[in-house]
Amino acid sequence: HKCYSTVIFPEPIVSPTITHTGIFYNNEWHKAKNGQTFQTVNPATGEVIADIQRGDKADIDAAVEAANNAFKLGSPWRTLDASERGRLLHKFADLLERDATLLASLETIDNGSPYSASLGGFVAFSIKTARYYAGWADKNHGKTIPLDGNFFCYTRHEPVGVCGQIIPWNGPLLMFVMKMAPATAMGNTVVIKPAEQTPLTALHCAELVKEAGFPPGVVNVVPGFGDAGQALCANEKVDKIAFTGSTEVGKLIQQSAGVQNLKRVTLELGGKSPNIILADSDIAAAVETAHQAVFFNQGQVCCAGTRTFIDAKIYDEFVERSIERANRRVVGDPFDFRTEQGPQIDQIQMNKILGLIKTGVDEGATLMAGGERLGDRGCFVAPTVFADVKDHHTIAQEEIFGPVQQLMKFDTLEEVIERANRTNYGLAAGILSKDVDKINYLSQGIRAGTIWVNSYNVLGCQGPFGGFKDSGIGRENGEYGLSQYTEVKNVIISVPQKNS
Ligand code: TXE
Repeated sequence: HKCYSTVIFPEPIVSPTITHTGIFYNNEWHKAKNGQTFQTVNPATGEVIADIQRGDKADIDAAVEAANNAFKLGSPWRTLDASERGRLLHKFADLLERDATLLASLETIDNGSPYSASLGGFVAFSIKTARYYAGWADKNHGKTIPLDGNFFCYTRHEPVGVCGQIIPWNGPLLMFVMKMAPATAMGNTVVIKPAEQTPLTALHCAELVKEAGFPPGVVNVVPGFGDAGQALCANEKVDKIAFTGSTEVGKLIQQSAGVQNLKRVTLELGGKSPNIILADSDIAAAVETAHQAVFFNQGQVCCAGTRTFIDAKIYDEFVERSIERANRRVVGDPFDFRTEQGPQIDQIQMNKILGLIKTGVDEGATLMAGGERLGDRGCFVAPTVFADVKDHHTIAQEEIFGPVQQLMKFDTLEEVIERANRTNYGLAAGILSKDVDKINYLSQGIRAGTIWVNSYNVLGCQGPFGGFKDSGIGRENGEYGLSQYTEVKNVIISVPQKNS
């Protein structure tokens, strides 16, 4: 056991045995119908971890069939008490807790996030999310409504049906639970397509779903690439798609989800979030908050605070301190408890990041720290800081999804609101200040789904998360997240005579 801040962590399983590599539907493991497999790779070493069955349209269609059968009227799932759905989710949470070390280890070898963050952050958050939605299973109910006339009117909150859920690689376990838990709590059935880079924790969760006692066909998992995701969006027996990933693919999904039938679509997409530091803030704390806002999870966070706007009065000191902090960031073996930053997910993302860093230099921003790959094994990128970044620079506009901080200067609040909003993204924003009037002014003016004040990247299963503008559609988490997995049915019954 190792002590990480105040928490005692169990030692990781550095070379976990991979037991599940197949396609999961009807609570059974299957081989890909086309016989294909793909490799999942450890981004810290470049080594192949396992060969995974590669699902495509035929496997997606089989899983959708299973999900439809499980959703039929009179099925074990449809006739289950709502409270029992909650009990199954609690049981699933218990199993996540039992296997926490294994899940955190699988996450770390598959996506490179430091084990301390995998266990203390992602696994812990996943368990809380499963429990939170377990509690909602029998509480999201309808109303009786005093309709005019001799009628009895009530609403039912019914499941949407079969939900296709397509998830990315930057928080694979958490994304799995954030999608599957509210959907099943509300009585839906799901087909989950994990990202091709990170199938391992989703496949382990599939086995836990079965062990928890969910009926066959309620939760199905098909590992594969974008073509499998596309097949899910095109299948007319799917009622809803929930997607987390790039804005580019999000736009494609919204289109394909409307061709065969009109699927409900929720999207949680990219961002270029502003983090605004006012001159009255405690500068040491602000530098640390702004640093973590960008660098957490190797910078692979949709809501990362990548445009750091600093009041001109404190700009020079802020730049100096930010460089010093970035240079101190510990990059290396994600299983080492001292490591703050592991590898990027793969070579494609690493090369994208290095390319954008070069563009930053070419367009005239000042490179103050980092800027290059570290070593020649694995996908490590040095913590990078740019100063003198201008709004028109590509690095101030495009999502980098890597450990690259943009420091930008501002003079007035009016100016910074206007500049913060001058993007098609609108996922999150940060404000660091002690002045409540300025905080209110900024938090009302900035168009984003989450505003963090004197904090950043604080996410909880109880609070809603999602984007304005091109950062997405709908909200996940919290009570707001329930509406994305329920249809409201209004039942109106004629009665002989109404009394108040
Ligand atoms: O994302 P994709 P990629 C951003 C980030 C990153 C960029 C590209 O800027 O650099 O996206 O990453 C599936 N129909 N984010 O290429 O392609 C795919 O298999 C249906 C932000 O990895 O969007 C995977 O399961 N599905 C983001 C999932 O979509 C398709 C997290 C996400 O992959 C598909 C990840 C298609 N046509 C990347 N094509 C966030 N919001 O947190 C691919 N997929």
